[in-house]
Amino acid sequence: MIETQVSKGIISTYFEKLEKNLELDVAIVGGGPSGIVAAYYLAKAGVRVAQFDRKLSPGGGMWGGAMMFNQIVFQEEALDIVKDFNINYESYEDNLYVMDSIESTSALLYQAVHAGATVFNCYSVEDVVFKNNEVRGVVVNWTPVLREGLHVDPLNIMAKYVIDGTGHDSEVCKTVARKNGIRLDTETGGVIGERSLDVVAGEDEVVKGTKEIYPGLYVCGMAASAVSGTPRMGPIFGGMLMSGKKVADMIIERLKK
Ligand code: 48F
Repeated sequence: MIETQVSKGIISTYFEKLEKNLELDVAIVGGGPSGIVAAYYLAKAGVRVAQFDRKLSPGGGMWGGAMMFNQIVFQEEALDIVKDFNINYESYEDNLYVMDSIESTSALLYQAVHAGATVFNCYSVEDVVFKNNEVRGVVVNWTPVLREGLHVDPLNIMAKYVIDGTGHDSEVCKTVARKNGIRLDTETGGVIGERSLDVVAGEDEVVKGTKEIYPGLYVCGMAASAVSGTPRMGPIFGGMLMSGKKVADMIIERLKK
């Protein structure tokens, strides 16, 4: 019966996909622009990578441009990344470019999955696997389970490296610091919290702050700014794209060793 086949097709291939992703090289938490760019370059390099986003539609803060004006501004330094994703763009002024937020967000997602990354939507990462003082995976649950406050245990997904790409909240870093009595690689040893807006400093520092913040745990995008206490940069997205590429390149190098 076609009705049963349709249901079986979804269920059996979904669980195959989930099972394939129980042991990863890299688990990315958060499907914002920095995390998606990281997923794409990692997958392209043949790395086993999955990305978890709590929302139905990953893409983070990129769909809405700024104040729902759905245009994305980025600077010259990020142009090669935009070209890698085959996104249309226009030159604006002073080394600035613009692209459509719907085209660019969907292109990032499409290219990442097409390159071999698996994106799990509606998954919230509520904790990490922490063994021998290293982050070794993520603990995931359905977002609706957490929203409803249902008493349902999560599942574990193991990974050689975890990336915190959760944006302004830097949720993974906060959880790791709070639960395990450890120090992150920041001035205070904890999550400092982002500073007020400064475009130039913010864009520069977000890329500099993209790093391994604790053994096994990398941080990228706005989470990197929030953890290290650097300025927010406002609605310019080059730094996010470059941060995602940087974290991918760092991990690819590390996996080669
Ligand atoms: O905030 P977000 O877009 O991440 P980003 O890559 O980009 C920031 C920009 O959008 C913008 C900006 C540009 O200059 O400042 O704000 O740093 O996306 C973060 C994603 O993480 C998901 C959340 O749903 C969002 O899509 N997320 C957050 N916490 C969790 C999570 C969690 N615990 N588990 C799963 N997903």
